[in-house]
Order: sequence, then structure tokens, then C-alpha cells
Amino acid sequence: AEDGYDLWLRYEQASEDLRPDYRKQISAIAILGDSPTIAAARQEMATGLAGILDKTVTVGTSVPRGNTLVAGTYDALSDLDLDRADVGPEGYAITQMRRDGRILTIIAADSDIGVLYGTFGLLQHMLQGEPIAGIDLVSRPATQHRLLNHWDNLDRYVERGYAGQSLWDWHKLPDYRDPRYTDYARANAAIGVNGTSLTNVNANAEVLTPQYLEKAAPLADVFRPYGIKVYLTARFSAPIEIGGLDTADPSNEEVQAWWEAKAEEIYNYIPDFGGFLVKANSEGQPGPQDYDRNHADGANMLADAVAPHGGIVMWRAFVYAADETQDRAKQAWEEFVPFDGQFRDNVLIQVKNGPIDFQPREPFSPLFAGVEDTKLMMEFQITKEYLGFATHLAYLGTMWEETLDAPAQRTEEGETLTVTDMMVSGNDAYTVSGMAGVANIGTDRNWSGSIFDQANWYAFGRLAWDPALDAETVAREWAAMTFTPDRAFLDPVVAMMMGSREAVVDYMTPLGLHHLMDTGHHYGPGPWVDDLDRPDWNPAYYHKADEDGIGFDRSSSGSDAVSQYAGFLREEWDDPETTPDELLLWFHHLSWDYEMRSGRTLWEEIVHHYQRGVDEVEAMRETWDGMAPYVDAERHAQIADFLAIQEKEARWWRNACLAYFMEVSGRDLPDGYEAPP
Ligand code: GCW
Repeated sequence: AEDGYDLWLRYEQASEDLRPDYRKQISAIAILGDSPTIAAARQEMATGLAGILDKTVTVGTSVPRGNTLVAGTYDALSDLDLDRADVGPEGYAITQMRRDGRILTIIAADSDIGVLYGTFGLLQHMLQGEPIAGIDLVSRPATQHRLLNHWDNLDRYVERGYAGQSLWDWHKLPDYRDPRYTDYARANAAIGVNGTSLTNVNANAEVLTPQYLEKAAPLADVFRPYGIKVYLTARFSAPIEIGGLDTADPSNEEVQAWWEAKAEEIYNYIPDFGGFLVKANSEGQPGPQDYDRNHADGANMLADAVAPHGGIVMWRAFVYAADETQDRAKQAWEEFVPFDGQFRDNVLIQVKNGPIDFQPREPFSPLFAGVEDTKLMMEFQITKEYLGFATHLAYLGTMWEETLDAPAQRTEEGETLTVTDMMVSGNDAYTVSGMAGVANIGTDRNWSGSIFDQANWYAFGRLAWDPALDAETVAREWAAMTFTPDRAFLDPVVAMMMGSREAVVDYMTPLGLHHLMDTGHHYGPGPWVDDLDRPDWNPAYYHKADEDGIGFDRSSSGSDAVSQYAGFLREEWDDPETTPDELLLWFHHLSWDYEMRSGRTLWEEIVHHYQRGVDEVEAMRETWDGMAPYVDAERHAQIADFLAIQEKEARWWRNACLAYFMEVSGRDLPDGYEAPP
């Protein structure tokens, strides 16, 4: 049945136009080498080509006669005397050449993992309906650490997970290695993900005990051939909770020694353990500030413990205090910028894309332009906590592209640097950079809770590999491999994906509004909520609507969050006249009658956007209804049902928000709009 289990590894036979050519050019196959990674490549190639070519395929270990597909490291392929491409430690080159009257299709790399990535690269090229005659491409990752972050608890509850339970079946580990772990590794290797943090950042120290390390080790064993390292979340107070110490103060020598010994122990179980991911002094998690120490003190202690083993520490910058007088958007910057240059070389500060919290739209976090000598890692949220969970269709590639491509800084020579430039920090980019995605994966057959949410997992991997890719290309690749490379399907469906996130912005939080979601679960509207203990968890804290106007004044006359950005942005965003509509109410509190670029008043513009969001979802449904001829009935029906839910809930959002704002502002709907019931 077509239940979505195969993700982008659905090895359907190629179309009639391509299959005969593929078969002719690949009459024999060999992958040279003998590591577990090469074995995995051989296995994948055999499965993949058997499907695509629709014939029995054997993958040999030495170069046969005839038109041959041959893969291996440049060293293994030395007999072929190839020109070496600059593929780096993980990249690959795919070329075709004629030799002695035969066609050779060659996948070459410097490393075995490059050979595996190249194997996936060629299979994907074919799955996307591309000819292989004359193929000539080089692909290498721009970032070094490309990680999924699972927010999985040890009882298998997934925080903000909408796709079932945690994949990690701690109860049956270590002895039962669910074959699904291998499929997880295949799917990730296919998009270049090379690390996975198994446990929730709201961490349980138990995972660092031998009882759990023994269970994490076989997961690392399964993932290793696929180039994926295992990371764990470190609860800062673990020395107390599982170590029997009475403090976790990073300046205490016993505490330091405890972490050193713990690291040693972990590396005994998992020799290539990646390192720790840490949420400290945030939302109740313990941290160095509990002992009057700072983030650098905490991160460096852990970094020193894993450094002898080659590990890294990813220390999160998602911090904010429960203090209403402070603009939450400013806090990460204030807590981290003073320590710029004080973090160890193996520490990466992991920063959410925006300064608040994974909203449908935020400006990029000012930290990306705020530090000079600190390695920053991007954190995106693949799971859609604030964008309708698994039933709303929202392709996040466009959101991430918007952040990565955003101009962030200007050099003295006047060159504009984007967020990506800042993140890969120019100098020694490959060795210091990374991207993390909060996973949307669980035990659901389709992994992600919906078919279209698979696209977000896919897009995360692709953009982590190459942040310069455009979201549309990535959407096309995904849709072609997930459904069909037929253009009559791809053109409308990719267009639908490309507009889908903006539709969510429109019906939830247009024009720079944010955090209007109902409390706790964050599903559905709650702009009226204003009675929580923590003021900065109240939607009303963010929209500040009253009878005179709406929006959060972060300009120089307000919280001055705008001052954390580079001069050219500060200038642009400090003035409502030059602030783009998309960020208007993020930076400004304006009268309902404020005149917009469109000629509408602000109130009319807000109404217009909420309505546009609903209209857009209606259009998405129509597009999808027309796609029935190209998609199996099972997946088509589920997606159609989910879109119906999305339309219903887009109306719910529009009606609830407009009704609330009408009441607060004392205004009626402009002519021509449907009044909320
Ligand atoms: O987005 C918020 C979520 C929390 C999460 C926190 C974080 C893991 O609502 O569930 O906790 O962010 O990123 O730490």
C-alpha cells in the first residue's frame, strides 16, 4: 500500500522515455571497496536500480565489461586515472566518459561516505526524471554538522511531536534493532544528515546512565555506516541527579572531573559519539547561572570533557527570563554577546532562526550578526508547533530560505553578508558550521504525521547540505520523488507548496504579528489570553492591541530591539515607513488607521490578510483535487482530508482573530468581507 513509508526512497520504475537509455548506459554495476559504508552503498544501489530499471540488478566489487556504472573512492578507482574533483571529505562527483568504446558512469569521492552520498545522488537524479547521458556534477556540503534534534523523552513521548511516539524503543533495546532504524538512517543519509541528537533538550539525566548508554550504543552502530553520529542531551544538573554530588557548579573540580569521567564512559559505549546538546537556564532547565556562572563557563566545562575524544558541544541560545519589563526578543543577544570570543573551539552556539520562538514569520535572530568570534549553528524547527501541527500543509523551505538569504551585515567594503554567510563565518566555514532541525519524526507509518510534512524533513537536509539551494528546486525534487516527475503534476503542486507557508502566515499572524496561538499546546488562536503567570507566555504581550492600535514597538522609541541589528537594518526597521509589511507589527505599534502602502488602513489590511489566507487554502484544495489522476488513491485521499481540516481551521483562525480585534478596536469589517459568526 502507498502509506508514505518509503519517503524519497520510492524506487519506482523510470518512465518509458528514460528507462531504455538508463538500461543501455548501465548494463553492469560495480562499487569498489569493502567497508560497512560501501556495503550500504551497494545494497542501496541494488535496491534502487532494480526499481528504477525494473530488472534484477547485481552490484559487483570489481569493474566489469560493457557500459558500466562504477563507484568508489578516487584511491579505489586509481586504475581509471580520473581527474580529481574538489569534493571535500564528504562530497562526491558524478561524471560520464567513454573509454575503449564503452560508456562509464562514475561516482567518485575522497571517502566511503562520499561514495554513499554519491550513490543516493545518482539514484535521486534518476528518480527526478533526469537523463544521465553526459552527467557531470559535483556536490559537497557547505556545513559540517547537519543534525536532527529529536525532542524525544525516554518514555517515548515526543515533545511537540505530531507523528506518533518516539522511534527509539528503549524497552526493546539493546537487543532488538528494529529494521526501521536502518530505514531512518537511509532516509537521512539520502539527504546528507550526518548527526542525530536522540533525546529531548528538556533533558532527563537518566539517558547518561549505563542503563541507557547501553541502549544508545546499538543505535549508533546501526547509523554509523550511514555517516550518522549520535549525540545526547546533557542535563546540566546530572552530576547531582545521577552522580551523587551536591552541586553542578562548573567551577567545582569534582563536577568537572565527573563530566570528564562521564565522557570517557560514553565514548567506551559509542567510540564516535558526537557530543552534547544543551538547553540551560531556559524554561526551568538547570544551568550555570544557578551558580552565578555564565553560559561560557557551562559550555566550556562540557566542551573540555568531550574535547579529548573529538566531541562538540551545541549550547542553545534559546533563553529568556520571566520578566515583563524585558523584551523577550532581546534576551538571547544580551546573554550571549558579552561572552563573544570566550567559548572553546568545540562549542557551537545553537540559535533559533528568529528571536522569539519558531513563529510562522520572524526576522532572523540578531545573534547571527552580533558575534564575531563565536561559532553559531542554525536551529530550525521542522515539526510544526506553531504552523498547524501535521494537518496543515505548510512547506517550510520558503521560510528557511528567507532566513538564510536575509541580508544580515555589511562589511567595511560595503559588501552585504547574509545570515548564511554569518553562520558559516567566512573563514573556516566547513569546519565550524552546522545546522540543526527539530525533528518531525515518529512511529507513524509515514514518519512525519502527514505526507507533505516529509517535504520539510527533506528540505531541512538539503538546505543544511547547501544553504544556497532555492526552496523551489528543493520542493520540486521532493515532489518528483514522492509522487511523480510528471510536469503536469509538479508545476501546480510545487506552486501550491511555495505559497503554503505564506497562507499560514496570513490566516494566523499576518503583518509581523506573532505568538497569537492558544496557550500551552499552541494549536489554534488565542489572542485574548492574558492571564498566565508568565507574562511573556501571553499572546496579549505580543500583539498589544487596544482601542488605539496594535503591534509591539521594538523601535528606538520602544524596546529598542532594533538596535541589535546592523546599522543598515536598524535604520530600515526603525521607521514604519521603511519597514517591510511582513515585519511591520513586529517592530511597530501603529494606529488602526495607519495608512499602508496598499492604500488600505492597517485595520483593512489585517482583515485583507486573514481573508487572503483562507482564500489561499481554498485554492490549495482545488489544486489538490485536480491531482487525483497522478497520485495513488490512498495518499490522495488523506491529503485531501487534511486540506479540508486546514480550510476549516483557517476560517477558525480568521474568525477568532478578527472577532477579537473588532471588539478591542471597536471597528467593523470593511465592506465585502464575511463577518465572523
Ligand atoms: O518552542 C518552545 C516549545 C518547547 C520547547 C522550547 C525549546 C523543548 O514550546 O516545547 O522545549 O521551545 O526550544 O526549548
